Amino acid sequence: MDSKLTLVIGNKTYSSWSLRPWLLLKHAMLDFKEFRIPFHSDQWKHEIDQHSPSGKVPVLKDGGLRVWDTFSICEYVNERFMTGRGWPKDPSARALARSVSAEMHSGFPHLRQSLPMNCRRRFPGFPVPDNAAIDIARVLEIWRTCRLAYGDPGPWLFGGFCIADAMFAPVALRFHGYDVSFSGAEARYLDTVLEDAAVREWIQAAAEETEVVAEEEVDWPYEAFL
Ligand SMILES: N[C@@H](CCC(=O)N[C@@H](CS)C(=O)NCC(=O)O)C(=O)O
Repeated sequence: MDSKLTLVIGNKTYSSWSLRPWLLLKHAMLDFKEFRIPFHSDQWKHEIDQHSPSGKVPVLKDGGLRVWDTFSICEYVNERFMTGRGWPKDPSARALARSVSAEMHSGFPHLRQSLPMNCRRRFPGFPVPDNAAIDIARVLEIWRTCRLAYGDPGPWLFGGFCIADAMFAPVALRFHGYDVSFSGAEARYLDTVLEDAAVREWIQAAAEETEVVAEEEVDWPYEAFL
């Protein structure tokens, strides 16, 4: 039977917000279609308003229903298809998972601006600006706190994969891409993300994209992402 679910996304190379609900849908093993609209394309110009009330991606279509904005898509998927398994079961862990996910959704502007997600290119020796370094230190503190308090058993922030991991996956890809180095529990968590089959599927699809969006690229020598 055809899936009723369609996730409208941007370029896999650049669209960090698209990656988050896509990853959750994959980990929930839900059958869904993708509809990709490349940024700055004629297709985007002519079609985005038909798909997205906010004019942004991602948007999840479930039959006639449209759900937009990453956090609300994740909450919808969790409630409608995962019977709550999208968040940790333990109430304290769940509260922390929601807090760090909300912090990710609303924060880290310097990290986002200076290290835009790029799943095709890796920038060895990239000079991270001081304000982005402060954001990075806070992300690492979050990862360490979650892993040490709630990480066992399992390799994800709260043991098993949850929405918080979907929220931080693009950040992990940025750390890999922009050569941000660190060690310990945080580094092991980065490996978990990079080795995840769904993440690798996304990166592989990004490698096959041909569009180069100048606004999303940084000016620094690069090599292949993986
Ligand atoms: N708060 C939104 C942000 C969505 C967003 O900024 N999406 C970007 C792509 S990653 C976008 O659609 N950019 C195109 C534009 O702003 O015109 C969410 O969480 O989904």
